[in-house]
Amino acid sequence: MTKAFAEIADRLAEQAIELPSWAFGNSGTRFKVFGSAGTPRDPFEKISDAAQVQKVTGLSPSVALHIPWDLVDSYSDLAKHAEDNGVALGTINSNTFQDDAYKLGSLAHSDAAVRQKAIDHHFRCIDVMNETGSRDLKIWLADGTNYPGQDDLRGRQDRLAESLAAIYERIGENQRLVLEYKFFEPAFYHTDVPDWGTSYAQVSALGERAVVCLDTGHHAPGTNIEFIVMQLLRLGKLGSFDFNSRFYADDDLIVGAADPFQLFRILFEVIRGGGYGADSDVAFMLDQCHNIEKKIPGQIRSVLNVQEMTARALLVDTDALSAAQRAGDVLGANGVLMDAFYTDVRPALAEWRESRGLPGDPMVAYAASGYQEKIEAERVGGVQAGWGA
Ligand code: AOS
Ligand code: ZN
Ligand code: ZN
Repeated sequence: MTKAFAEIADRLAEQAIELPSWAFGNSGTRFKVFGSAGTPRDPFEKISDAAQVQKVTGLSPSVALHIPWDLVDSYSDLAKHAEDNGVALGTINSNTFQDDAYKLGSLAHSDAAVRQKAIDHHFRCIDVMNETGSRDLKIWLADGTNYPGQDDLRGRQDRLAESLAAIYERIGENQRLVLEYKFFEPAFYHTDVPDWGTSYAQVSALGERAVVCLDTGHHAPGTNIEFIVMQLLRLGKLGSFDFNSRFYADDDLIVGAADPFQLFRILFEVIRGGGYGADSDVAFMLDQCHNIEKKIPGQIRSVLNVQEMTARALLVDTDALSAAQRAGDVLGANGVLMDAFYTDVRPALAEWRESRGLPGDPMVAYAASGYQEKIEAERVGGVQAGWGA
């Protein structure tokens, strides 16, 4: 038993999933970055590509930037370009992991001069946010060590807290500092923000406008991610998601590709905890790399996967579920959840799209649009994600 699709149709219109600019550039592993025809040559072209995803799905009204990968002379020009293409600029991601100075860390580094360089970079990101009108400054740190004894774990945590406080002080009333965690890589012994608890402790010390980013690929295998989602929502500290999927570590594959059931469980807790829709501040974003598949269709597939699992999670008959839970009906309660998970929502979603002036099958619509052929013919010398423009 599930709710009827008609009951959830309006709620689906509230969905917005931000796309990462870097998903449109070439990316790869440490073994090889494969080039692909039609790859954007600058941030403007990345935005144009992202706009194609919005055009055929209506699900992705904004694009996240990474600084300095998306360095441009004028952010108001870039914002205007986005607007002209039917999208907006969103989250600003800082980057303190590619300069030689950051070999031993950035905001947690033992040298005050390196910490200041990293803090100044974040100030620059806040300047960009003020120009683009972005709400969120997202910080992911590569800080950590490779060998026990290499540095003082406690000292690093204290220095990190001080650096974050300096950045937090600079963000505006309507802006947020969002701290992402990741359990390992590039550091292999310890990472300074390895888990939700550390991120939560750090952002809680800063204040209300500091929240946690949960990247679905940043946990040890077997971690119950939906439990973390529940807890952060319960504590009022879930700021955003970086959605992707993984088979092994931080694979950054298409969300919902590896484990659709996990995505369903996560979205069920998001909805249960008030993290979905127009009334919620939780930002849905993708953080993915398309190493071998075409990038625009890869992003279209991704937002559709999120939409499909959101629809299934919304379909859960919550009255029947609570009744079964209260009655201690273990299998009955599980059955209610599974009924929704096993519902194929694709035909209903195709109709839903058509009723809103969108193509029933966005993948087919993009393929038929001629855009891919056009960029492949016109663009030569596209950039690698991370080295854009
Ligand atoms: C790194 O593993 C994180 O997921 C970050 O969100 C990072 O900034 C992003 O993947 C771009 O490289
Ligand atoms: Zn991420
Ligand atoms: Zn990651």
